[in-house]
Amino acid sequence: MKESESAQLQEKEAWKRAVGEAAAALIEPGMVIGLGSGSTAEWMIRALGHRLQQEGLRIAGAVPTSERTEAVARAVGIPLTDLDHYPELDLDIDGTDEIDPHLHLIKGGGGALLREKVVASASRRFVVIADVTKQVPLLGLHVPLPIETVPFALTPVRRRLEALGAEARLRQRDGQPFYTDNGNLILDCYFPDGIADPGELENRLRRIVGVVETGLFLHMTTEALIAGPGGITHLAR
Ligand code: ABF
Repeated sequence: MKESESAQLQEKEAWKRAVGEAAAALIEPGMVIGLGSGSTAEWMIRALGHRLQQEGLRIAGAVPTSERTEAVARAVGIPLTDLDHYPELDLDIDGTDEIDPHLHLIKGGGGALLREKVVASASRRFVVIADVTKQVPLLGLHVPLPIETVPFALTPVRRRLEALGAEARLRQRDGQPFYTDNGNLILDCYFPDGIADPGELENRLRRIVGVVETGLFLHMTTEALIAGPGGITHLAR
């Protein structure tokens, strides 16, 4: 790797860490929180673990959005709970793949979109953490939109997605189909001109039988913390 590329990666990691730590500082005693997935969310989870150990902060519990997040949270001593005990959460903090000026998101690059969306929708406050490279004027130009699909319905769902103008590719890992934590498959949908009307697309996708969930998170974000060269910017809806 060239020296400049390695410096860029380091800078990006520093942004992720800074925004993860800033988000962990929002957590107050007694809260029930949602723990997002991905590398940015993991910085927040580690920073929360540190606060529990060093400051003696006590939270009521945390609901993880993936098996990976659950393992990381356990390792740093975060008390875990679930939505049966706490159907309504105070605060959910999660990363994203893209965020547009309306604070609409594409999520699911890590494959945890269903649980992430359930937890975000169960939370009174949903704080998205990202670095500036995730900010886009139009969703879907640079990353595909993940669609979690029941395996039994894969081929008919794929055909319907293609009829909506998407190129739908079955997500693979190590040469094998990738299964989500919920036992479903993911079709990554490429829209050559981006997603001009995310609301309309979401409505159409949700009408396809066999689609479990989409990676479009619309009207859900209450705040975003974006890290970049000038520090952290706070955006609110
Ligand atoms: C989760 O992790 C996902 O919804 C999104 O796909 C991804 C972002 O990961 P990272 O913070 O590593 O870029 O939040």
